[in-house]
Amino acid sequence: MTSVKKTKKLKKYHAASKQAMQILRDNICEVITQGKIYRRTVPSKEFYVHQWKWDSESVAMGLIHFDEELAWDELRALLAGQWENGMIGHVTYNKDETKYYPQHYVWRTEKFSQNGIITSGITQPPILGIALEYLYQHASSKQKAQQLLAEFLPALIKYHNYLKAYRDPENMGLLTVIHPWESGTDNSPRWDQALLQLDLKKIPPRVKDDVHKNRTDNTLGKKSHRPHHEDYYRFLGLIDMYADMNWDYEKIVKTSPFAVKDIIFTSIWVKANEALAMLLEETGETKFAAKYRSWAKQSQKALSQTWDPKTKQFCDIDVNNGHYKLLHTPTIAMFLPLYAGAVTEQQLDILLTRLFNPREFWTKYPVPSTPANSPFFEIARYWRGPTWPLTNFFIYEGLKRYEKKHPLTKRMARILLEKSLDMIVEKGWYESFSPHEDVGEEEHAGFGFGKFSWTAAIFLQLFERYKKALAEEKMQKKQITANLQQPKIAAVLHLDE
Ligand code: 2M8
Repeated sequence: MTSVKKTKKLKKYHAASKQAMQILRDNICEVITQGKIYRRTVPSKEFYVHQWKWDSESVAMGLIHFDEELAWDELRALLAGQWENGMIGHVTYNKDETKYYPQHYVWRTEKFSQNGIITSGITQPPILGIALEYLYQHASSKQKAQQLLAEFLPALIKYHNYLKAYRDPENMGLLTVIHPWESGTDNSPRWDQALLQLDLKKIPPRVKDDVHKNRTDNTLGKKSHRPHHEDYYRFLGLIDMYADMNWDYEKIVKTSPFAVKDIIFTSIWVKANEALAMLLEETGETKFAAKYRSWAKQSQKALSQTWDPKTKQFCDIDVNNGHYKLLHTPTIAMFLPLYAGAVTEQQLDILLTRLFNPREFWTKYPVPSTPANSPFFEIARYWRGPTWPLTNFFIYEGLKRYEKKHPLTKRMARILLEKSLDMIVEKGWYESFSPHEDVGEEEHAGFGFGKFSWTAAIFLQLFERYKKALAEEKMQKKQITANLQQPKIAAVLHLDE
């Protein structure tokens, strides 16, 4: 790219970053509970009017680039609803809002609420530690950041201890999710097979009636972008079953028809433990840090063992009923172990070949959530096809983690970075995106709800990395020019002698 083109692009991204900041500011909702004000960013006012855990953790990492106080407030509001046992709900509800389905009463979790804050009874991928480390690293005052760590670390430790105790009861290093919503990739084909174990006939008619009468996502949003009714029966059926078990996680994990070792959740868990250990070391708690480093190492090793040589990919594992069954449907999940540093050289070769195959994952706007040539691929239906900025962010970071191990990773990471930014700038601030070029047809644009906080926050993070990459490239160019000039100088000096 010529330097004129580069400058033009930088300007375009810069203008877009201003829009991203505005979206984040506009999506902040102040909620007063028991006399306390909480500032929470909602994913989109069009539908998602509460606080979502992994959205919020990503949002905090976007906010830190222009308003530090807001960034810490975001996590503060999230942690205010943490349960006594350490669980952090995937949704923190605003009781005054009724637009979103399911509403808070569906969960029957009032008795576990803290500070009067009602949350769901399931969690989401554990980005919290990664977000805390990011905020700490980007804080303008190290002294203040140290104080903030003292405030936030106990909650993070409590959350990690909850996950280890209840989601890895076998102590094998792989974490169990008990609901597709916990994975964050709700209706991904990776869960199709496991979900079949929940017999639709066994779901109480009142649960199905409730879905029929009250579901709003497919009326406020486009039906063709959203999961099917049958998915919702199962999503709500599981919630009803767990509420009947009084949210006893030991029992739920043992007996639920949906209990899966999730490789995305576990990969993020590895990074989050590395982050927690680093933060503990920063505060002088070296011995304590070792425990979380060992959890990260254990999970790294366990992830590498989820590799299936037949299908040549990492796999989730269905652990329902004590059986261990690899789930083979290829999805974007297979790349997350890169983020966790759990990939051998041979596996890396295979993964890169798949990732850079234009028929599978390397589309015009990579990386689709399901390979473009898969029979399960549906271009606009949520986690069954579209490209998502968050997963691109993880894959970008994963490729960077391996940049010294393979000549291709650095270049491809750089291309993915630019394609992700272009995709958002060209298609808009949507929830997810068509992996194909926008040729003016609806199915090639952005999908889901608009003015999406997650997209804005990831844009800001990727833009930071883009600026850093440009600066590095400039330095390298200078270095090369200097090296090239070296012999000439020598020659000149020689002549002078
Ligand atoms: C989507 O999930 C929620 C349920 O949690 C829904 O569809 O109602 C997913 O994309 C999830 O990953 C995300 O956190 C949430 C809010 O953006 O929406």
